[in-house]
Amino acid sequence: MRLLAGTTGPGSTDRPDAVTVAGRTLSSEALLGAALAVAADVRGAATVAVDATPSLETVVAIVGGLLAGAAVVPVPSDAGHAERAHILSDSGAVLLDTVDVSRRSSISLPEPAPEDPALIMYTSGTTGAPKGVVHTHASLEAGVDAVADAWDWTAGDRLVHGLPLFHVHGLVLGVLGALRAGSPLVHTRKPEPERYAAAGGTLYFGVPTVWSRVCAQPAAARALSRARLLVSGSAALPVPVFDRLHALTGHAPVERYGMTETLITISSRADGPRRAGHVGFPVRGVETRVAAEDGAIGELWVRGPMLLRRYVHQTADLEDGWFRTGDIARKDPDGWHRIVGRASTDLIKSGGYRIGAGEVEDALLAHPAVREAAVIGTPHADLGQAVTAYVVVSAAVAERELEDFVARHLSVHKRPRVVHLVESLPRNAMGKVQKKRLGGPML
Ligand code: MCA
Ligand code: AMP
Repeated sequence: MRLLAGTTGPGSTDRPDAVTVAGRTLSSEALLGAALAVAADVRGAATVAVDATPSLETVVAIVGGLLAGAAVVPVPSDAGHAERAHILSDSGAVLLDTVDVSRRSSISLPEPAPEDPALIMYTSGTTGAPKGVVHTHASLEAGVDAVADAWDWTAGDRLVHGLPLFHVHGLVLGVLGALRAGSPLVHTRKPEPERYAAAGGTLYFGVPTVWSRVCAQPAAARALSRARLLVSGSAALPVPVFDRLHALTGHAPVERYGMTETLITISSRADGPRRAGHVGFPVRGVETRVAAEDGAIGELWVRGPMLLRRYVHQTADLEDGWFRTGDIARKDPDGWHRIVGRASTDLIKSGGYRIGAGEVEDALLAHPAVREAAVIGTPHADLGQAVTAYVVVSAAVAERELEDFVARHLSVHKRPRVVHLVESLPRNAMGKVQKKRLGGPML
């Protein structure tokens, strides 16, 4: 299939080490055979859900679903019951429950059409339950080709990362990108510094939290000096982390900016300069516009072939092809882009995960002891932002119980890291919670 051409396409050379996850390896031939066995099972299904644990099984299942021409829905491996039920019922997907990577098949299947749905990823808005973002074979191909161009990513690379296999970063770039480029992938199961150091890659992906943890282990960081390129994204890389990583590894990281809806649209280049605090230039095929009120800083709009085609139950609301990102940006006179913040404080970025304040509030309100809840992101040295909840309760309950309740209900990574039990929430005359008054001195 074209999307995976570098690894499974005709003319691609067999690589004995095409994919390694947590120490288990499949050659490209074995990956194709195992994925075709999955495809034979799910053939005819429009939408297939995969439990996206960090495993070889996940890679085989996703490739199998794609080969079968299905839209694949990766279910977060740490999803709790409500989030999981929502994703499965909203997408209407059939859940693929067992995958045996030792099976092989050689059935031949038709190539999916470019605009057939390929991947549906669920992502948070400011309120309500996550929405399914629909990408097609064509949008994914455009997305991974644009970053391959920016990063000079070829079959000669060896990609290393340990990011979750249910988001754009770890899955679209981190798996499909490698399979399309034909570069072997080493997934370390967790993005831990020692595992990155031991994996001996040429190309490394991480979210800022990962790079900050790498910097905290200088020996592991120094081992990365042998790499070709370190790439950071999913959240803002703090300037001190950029500088420290540069000093320890000799590499100024490439920063890039994207969204589940748009894939990667802005990046610095492997063959160009890097600038701390800046995310670079539009990648191939992308135009950007800063809808600036004061002429310099404003909402970032993007347009390009890698944008989502629609949401599961909704159109994508593009205006003449432009997607309004909700991020506030600045375009310097020399073309460098800088992400300054988000228009809404109700979207939180924690460890690179996008978390809606509204969904966490709804989850807290489902707890019998909770009467009112307001959730904000507060600055956090390791995670960028921490999910912080202010809760009014009607019966005694421990903070930890509320954190665990959200973890079980939504997902572990959406749980509040801090819970403040308060007497009341600050509200305006209309009764609306004034979140700007939270996070300051305690009520
Ligand atoms: C802790 N644990 C719990 C609980 N508390 N389990 C159940 N209930 C609880 N209350 C367990 C977890 O399951 C986990 O176990 C372990 O404790 C650690 O969890 P946690 O503290 O949450 O992990 P962390 O160390 O803080 O994670 C940091 C991280 C992670 C590894 C950097 O945040 C991460 O992987 N971030 C990447 C996010 C990402 O890929 N975003 C891309 C979005 P165990 O470890 O055993 O499982 S795509 C995107 O943004 C775009 C397009 C872009 O630009 O890329
Ligand atoms: P998600 O849909 O999970 O991919 O989250 C997308 C959001 O992550 C964007 O709207 C930005 O707010 C943020 N983001 C991604 N990459 C960067 C970056 N390099 N710098 C700052 N923010 C980023």
